[in-house]
Amino acid sequence: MGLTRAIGLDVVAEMIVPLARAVPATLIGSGKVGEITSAASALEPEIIIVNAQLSPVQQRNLERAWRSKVLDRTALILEIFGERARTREGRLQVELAHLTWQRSRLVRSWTHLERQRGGFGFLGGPGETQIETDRRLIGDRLAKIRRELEGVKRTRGLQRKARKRVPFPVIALVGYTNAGKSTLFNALTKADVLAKDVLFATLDPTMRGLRLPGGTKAVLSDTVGFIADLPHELVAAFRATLEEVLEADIVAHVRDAAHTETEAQKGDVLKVLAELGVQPGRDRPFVE
Ligand SMILES: Nc1nc2c(ncn2[C@@H]2O[C@H](COP(=O)(O)OP(=O)(O)OP(=O)(O)O)[C@@H](O)[C@H]2O)c(=O)[nH]1
Ligand SMILES: [Mg+2]
Repeated sequence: MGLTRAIGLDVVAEMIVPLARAVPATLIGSGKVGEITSAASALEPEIIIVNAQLSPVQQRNLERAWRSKVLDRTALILEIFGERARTREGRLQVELAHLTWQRSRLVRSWTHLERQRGGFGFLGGPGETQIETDRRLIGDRLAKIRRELEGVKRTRGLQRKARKRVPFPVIALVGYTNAGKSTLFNALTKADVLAKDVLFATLDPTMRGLRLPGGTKAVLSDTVGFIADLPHELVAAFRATLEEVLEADIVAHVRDAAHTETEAQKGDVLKVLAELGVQPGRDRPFVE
């Protein structure tokens, strides 16, 4: 729900589907698929969102059954990221995530076709099948994006080095999306970054100086929030942004203690941090 609101969609109906066992062809059982087909023909939604990971085959089958565009959780998060990214770096990272994800789906959904059509490729080089062409095009674009991101990273590294010369400690705010990171950031630095009751309001990192009560100067960084079930390739794509976190002297975990899922959110945040190679409390001070 939060994710759909985050992209400005009106939810006309929602349904919870118990999933005892995943059905390979459609994920959910045929009874539920049918129920949603009738609901969809009455409501004619522009889009149906399944809050889970769908394989390319499942997505295609559901789209056929429901006669509607179907998005899964990852696709929806990618849409939100695409809408939010403002800086060049942000946009590059979103494209990197999107293409990596697309490529992984190409491989899985098309291997059988590839075999059937093998040898008839005339769109690419000699003997190249459509899938190989697609994969090659995506691969070329990915390589280009990675190079551009390298450039951005180098600039950022230089900035970081410049900061190190004036050795202010860097404090990175991390936390689940919508926990209140930007609100705290604004309150502490008198900045005016967007703080809003939507998921992923912040996508691009921001840094500001602040003076600690003892008079010491420090740098505070605000960054993209974390979320449960974020596929690996998405986390990897945001590595450059999250580098500020990797380099921070202190990591501050902002939690929405009133949220019903607050403990689960904490677990998700720690998991993403671990994936990034940050060991809160062990490799640097960690405040919650
Ligand atoms: N009640 C209450 N609401 C808060 C508090 N801190 C932030 N909020 C509200 O929570 C919502 C999300 O705040 P943000 O600061 O945008 O959260 P964020 O962690 O930066 O979220 P993303 O950038 O979207 O990941 C906003 O509507 C804030 O007004 C707080 O201490 N108490
Ligand atoms: Mg924010």
